Amino acid sequence: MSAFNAIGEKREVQREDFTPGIEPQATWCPGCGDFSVLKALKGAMTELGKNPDEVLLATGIGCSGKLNSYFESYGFHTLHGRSLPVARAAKLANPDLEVVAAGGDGDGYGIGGNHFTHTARENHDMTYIVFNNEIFGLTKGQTSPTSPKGHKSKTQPHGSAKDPVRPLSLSLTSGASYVARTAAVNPNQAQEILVEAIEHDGFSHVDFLTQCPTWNKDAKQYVPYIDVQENDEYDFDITDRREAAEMMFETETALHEGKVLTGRYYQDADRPSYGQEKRAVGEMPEVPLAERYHDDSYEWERSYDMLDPHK
Ligand SMILES: Cc1ncc(C[n+]2csc(CCOP(=O)(O)OP(=O)(O)O)c2C)c(N)n1
Ligand code: SF4
Ligand SMILES: [Mg+2]
Repeated sequence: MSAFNAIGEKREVQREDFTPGIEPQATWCPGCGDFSVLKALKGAMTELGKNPDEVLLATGIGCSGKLNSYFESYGFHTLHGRSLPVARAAKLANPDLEVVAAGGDGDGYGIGGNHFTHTARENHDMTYIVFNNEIFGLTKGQTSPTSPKGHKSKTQPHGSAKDPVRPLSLSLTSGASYVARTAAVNPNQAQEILVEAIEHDGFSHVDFLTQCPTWNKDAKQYVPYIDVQENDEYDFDITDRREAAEMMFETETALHEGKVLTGRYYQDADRPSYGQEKRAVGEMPEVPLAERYHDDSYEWERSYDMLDPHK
């Protein structure tokens, strides 16, 4: 089965279909929020009836980047901060592919920040999940772009002197057409948001708060969380850019005061994606680029088929 003949092929899928044939032992620490992203992504893909063969997951480097190893689909474990350019290229070459990119806060808002703002600006049709644990997890707890001001770490022993990045606001001003925040402690909302994000045509950005109990004791568990759509205190229109911007600002400020707000913040369902814009001006090839290089006789192999689990 290749991505080409899988696309559009309707198939009954179960959650287990998104678990690799050999399930590698997850190396995330006990209590890590990353487990929730995996669970929500599998749940969302199952709910949408996606065939694993029509999905591409591109990840960055970090604890978050390991998502690829535990999720069954086409996958590309890229370089630090580089999941988005790879995801963009794949989507342009094979527009019917369901493309998801994922990585950490250091990966997406730091080293890959340029790719983040411009992928949002160009409204590439994909879902981007950022595991936001407010530190560099894999490399043992250094300060990241989302670490709160004053946060102490080995790299900032006297406390960070910098104001953190505001990921939701940055996403909106850059041009993302769907922006949401969810939290690992809120699995039902997380799955609902991922379903919406995947269904949305355009760049969907989900800032996913993932606690790191090993290196970020400050973040605790991101509880208690409040869903802004469920709470009467918050009343704003997610299709109104100005109202969304104000709600995002309040949410980002509240987080560092210990109040965890989550939910949908912005959606523009009418804005054409980059691919649609390019097609409209006649700059997309009639035959998708990837199809030109597709060899139907090629025998695809799963990397885990080459492994002996008992060794
Ligand atoms: C170009 C480059 N610079 C630095 C590193 C080292 N490095 C690996 S993961 C990482 C930070 C990961 O933090 P984050 O993106 O927040 O992911 P997390 O581990 O928290 O999920 C760094 C600095 C690298 N692999 N490549
Ligand atoms: S170091 Fe933190 S982010 Fe990485 S697996 Fe452990 S708990 Fe999760
Ligand atoms: Mg991180």
